[in-house]
Amino acid sequence: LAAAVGIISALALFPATAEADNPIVQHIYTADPAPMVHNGRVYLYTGHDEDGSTTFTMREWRVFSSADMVNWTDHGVPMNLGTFAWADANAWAGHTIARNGKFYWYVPVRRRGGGMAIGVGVSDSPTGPFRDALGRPLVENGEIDPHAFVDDDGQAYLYWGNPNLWYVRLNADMISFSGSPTRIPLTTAGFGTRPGNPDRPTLYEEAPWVYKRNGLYYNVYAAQCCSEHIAYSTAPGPTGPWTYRGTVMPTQGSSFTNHPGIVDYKGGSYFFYHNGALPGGGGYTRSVAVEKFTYNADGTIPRLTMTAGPGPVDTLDPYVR
Ligand code: FUB
Repeated sequence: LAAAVGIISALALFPATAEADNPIVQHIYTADPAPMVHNGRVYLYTGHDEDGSTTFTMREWRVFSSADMVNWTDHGVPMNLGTFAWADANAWAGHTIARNGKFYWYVPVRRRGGGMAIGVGVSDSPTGPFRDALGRPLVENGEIDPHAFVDDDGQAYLYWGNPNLWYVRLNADMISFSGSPTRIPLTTAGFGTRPGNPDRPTLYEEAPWVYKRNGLYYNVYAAQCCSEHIAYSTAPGPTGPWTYRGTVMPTQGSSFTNHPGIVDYKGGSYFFYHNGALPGGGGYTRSVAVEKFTYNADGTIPRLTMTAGPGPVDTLDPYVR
């Protein structure tokens, strides 16, 4: 009933599609959620897995928003591969941040004739349209999954990487940087121990999500491909040193990737992720979902379980790839 009420009230208020319960978006496959709170609303930036995909077939990004975490409005496709004339494939996991009265959307894409690079879309509105801020990559080292963070002192950072974890200090314009990209040491103390892979000894895989809470810096990331689970580390500063803190969300369901995004909104904390929970869903046909949670008193993140609608995602097909 709650879901039905949500859909009805949303349709009354908005012309576009809206849904409640998990998965958040049920009319298309979506992946790589990146939530952003702005002016009392949650904006959810995602990728789009095309129907019937048997590999990552992703050509555009989507935006949804909500004022209550139940009714979601579909704002369509404010940015796609065509936004970046220098890119030709792989509209993968991005992150959007508000600054300077603008919205910056950092995304990994494949450069024409080259490897993966990170571009920046910019818009005057959280729902776009976004244009290419630079006309070229901001960073290009073959690695993916950018995430921007602005510290209390105004210094902005961009984190990204798979198989490495990188950061660079962004300038105040958010589309240039100072110094060179720096590789964060992937120590087992910092990022846990991956069993059985001497080439890749720590759990860190991809998708860093960095934020600060009560003076402590959190880095929540996809761990130990494949299947991935979500793990996290904390640090006294934005560049470390990082200490491994454990699992946030265990492997569950039929997607071999997962991807974290965390925001606080209207007094609650919300963990966004993706899985293969829609009909026809799987590793290349994913769906974004969300769990409300409460931090433990000592600031640690509780272990979270995927839910589908009102129930747990424990009846999904096991991981097959
Ligand atoms: O969606 C394509 C890739 O899969 C993303 O960049 C990774 O984070 C993983 O979710």
